[in-house]
Amino acid sequence: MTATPVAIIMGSQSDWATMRHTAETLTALGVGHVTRIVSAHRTPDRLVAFAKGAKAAGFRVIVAGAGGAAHLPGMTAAMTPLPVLGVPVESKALSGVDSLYSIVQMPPGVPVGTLAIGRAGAVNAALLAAAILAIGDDGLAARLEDWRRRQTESVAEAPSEEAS
Ligand code: RP5
Repeated sequence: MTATPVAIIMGSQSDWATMRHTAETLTALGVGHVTRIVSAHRTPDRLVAFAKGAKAAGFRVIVAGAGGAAHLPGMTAAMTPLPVLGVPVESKALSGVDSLYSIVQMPPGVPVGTLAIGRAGAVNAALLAAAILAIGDDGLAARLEDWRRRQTESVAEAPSEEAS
């Protein structure tokens, strides 16, 4: 497999606070990735170059995070055969509901796998990207299984005063 199978793209520097959770989760799973700012609105030529070249560049999955009028995941999906996972970033004005609706409501024919708003979606996008890659990578499949096992083991049997 290529050294960096996942590309994490985001519409703005301000999205990094959310999208860093995708990067951190992929790092924890030993999945190589690159991070890029690609704005559908402010850098449209960069978007076209990235999306059209992503497969040839060796990427296997793209995670795209954006907020507000979040066209980045859909426009990227329109220009690549690679699976695109969309993360709605929590916006100031509408708390990310705008981002969610923008990303999730793709017309039939151009899918974007849409995750939850904010950190939960960013973490789960990494886990889903890893699960897709693990189909052809037994080592990664084992690391994912281990990650799940450790998560299960970390859940206490009963709530405690100290932990809350
Ligand atoms: C979107 O606009 C970005 O994805 C970001 O979530 C939002 C706000 O961008 P900034 O004004 O913070 O750069 O394109």
